[in-house]
Formats: sequence, structure tokens, C-alpha cells
Amino acid sequence: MREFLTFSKEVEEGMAAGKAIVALESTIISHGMPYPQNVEMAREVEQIIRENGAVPATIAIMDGKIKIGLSEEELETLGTSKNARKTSRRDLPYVVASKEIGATTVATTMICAELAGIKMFVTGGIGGVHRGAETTMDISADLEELASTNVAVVCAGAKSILDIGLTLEYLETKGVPVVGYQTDAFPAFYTATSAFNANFRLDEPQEVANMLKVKWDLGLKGGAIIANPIPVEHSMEEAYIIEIIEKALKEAEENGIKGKDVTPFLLGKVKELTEGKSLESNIALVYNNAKVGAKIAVELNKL
Ligand code: PSU
Ligand code: MN
Repeated sequence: MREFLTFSKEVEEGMAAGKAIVALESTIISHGMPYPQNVEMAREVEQIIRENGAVPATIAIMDGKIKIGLSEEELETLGTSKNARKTSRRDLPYVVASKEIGATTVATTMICAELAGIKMFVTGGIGGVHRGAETTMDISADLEELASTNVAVVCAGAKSILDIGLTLEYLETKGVPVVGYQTDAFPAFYTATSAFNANFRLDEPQEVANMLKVKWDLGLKGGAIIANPIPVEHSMEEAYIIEIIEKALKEAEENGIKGKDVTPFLLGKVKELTEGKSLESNIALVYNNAKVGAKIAVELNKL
């Protein structure tokens, strides 16, 4: 594997010292937010993880290598690149072989984290079953990865650009535990609640770490979702954001957006239609996830 993986100095040293490591994805940087907020967000998330006792490992593909941890310069390159390729599981071999710049999705970040021996991963939102998937078959590869790869994902739930109910059904079928962190509800990214509940509620990082350890000690393959609601002061009004998302979905359909372009298109539209308010919420919830994810990683590292 050393042939394909390179570790930043910080991650290498952290691993050697037996510290808790937290993986971070890069599609959120290249396709989820505009420059320069994307790079600022990525730096701050790393800092929050350090402040909470863990070592951040932002993952991306460059020069034919899977980079576990990015330098300042690499982060800037990724954040400003016009041709970084959104890299899901199917794209990974092509991007490594062709030496393109690859931004890893949740699915691919999980794959790379597992290769590097990292068990915790923090992001904003996961992909899921899209609305209308019964005809389009648009179901994110993130869900299959959660079913089979042993990495836990801290996120703020799923956006209602997705069919949240079907996403939860899919996760149930695949045996992926969905934990509400200090909440009974399954959060909907911009809002702390949705029409659905999480499967279980856990209130302490140590409890989450224990559950993960038991899952993997039992030989139950796959990840888990730790759904951490957006802090109230940053959450958006439900009726308002639903209306915006409906508009974005309509525009996606009118423009014939398909495949891997659907999610970035919808995220961009929502940001445009909320005049940037959604971006502010998005950044705030990622920071909150970084804090929680680092704490869980530290507890898991003790077990
Ligand atoms: N949801 C978000 N922000 C994101 C993504 C999803 O709120 O940035 C990104 C993640 O990288 C996720 C990917 O893994 O989109 C899912 O894309 P798709 O739906 O094409 O599988
Ligand atoms: Mn898709």
C-alpha cells in the first residue's frame, strides 16, 4: 500500500506517537464550497481537531498518490483547482493512475482512511438516496461504502435534497447504525431535526466510542453514522430551506443534470438561492462535527 499512500509529516508523527487521527474529505472543499471560504473552512476544521486532542488528516489524490494529510500548499492547490475530479469509489483507480487531482467523496475518503488505518472521519453531509431514485436509480456510493468499510462518519445528517426516509431505509437494509449524538432526531443538515428519528441516542463521546468498538470487535463490517445536529444558532428555518431545495431540484431537472453532477449542482443552487446563508450554516455545522469527531476519536483511541 505504501506504493499508493503518502502521509503528511503531521499525520506520520501523530501515528508514530499513537495519537487519535481524524480523516477529512476533500470534495466538500473542491465541489461543496467556493474559494476562499473552502480553504479557510478546511484549515479551521483541522485546527479544531487539534484543539480537541486529535490529528487531522485531510485526504485527496495528487501526483498518483493518495495523500493522507495535506500541506498548506496542497490544500491551496486543491481549493483553487478548476479541474479537481470528484472521486468516488469507481473513479479512484483512474484518478490515481492518471495522476489527476482527485477530491475524495465520503465513499472514497472512507476507503482511503481504512487503507491508512484511520477509524474516524468527519464531514458535513453524506450522500444518500435521491428523491425520485425509484426511476433515476441515483443512490450515492457513500451508502454502499458505509455498508462495507470500517470507518465511522460524523455528519449533520442528510440534506433534504435527498429522500431522507429512503436513505434511512437503505442504511437499515445494509446494517449501518445511525446514532443521534445528543439527540433523538435524525438531523437534516440545515435543521437540527427532520421527520425521522435516529436509531439510537448516545450523549457522550465515550459511549459512541464503546459502541463502535463493540461493533468491530463483533466482526460486524461497515461504518456507522454519528448524526450531530447543527447548533440552533446556525440552523435555518425549515419551511424556508425546504422551499429553496424544491426550487433547486426543479432547476436540476430542467437543466438535465445527471450522475455525479447532481449533488454539486444542488449544493451550488441552494447557496445561490439563500444568498450565501446556507454556506454560513454549512461551515458552522462542519466545525461542530469536527469538535465531536475529535472527541470520539480520542475516546476510541483509548479502548
Ligand atoms: N453533501 C453535502 N456536501 C457535500 C457532499 C454531499 O452536504 O459536499 C459531497 C460529499 O463528498 C459526498 C458527495 O460524498 O457529495 C456525494 O455525492 P453523490 O451524491 O454524487 O454520491
Ligand atoms: Mn449520484
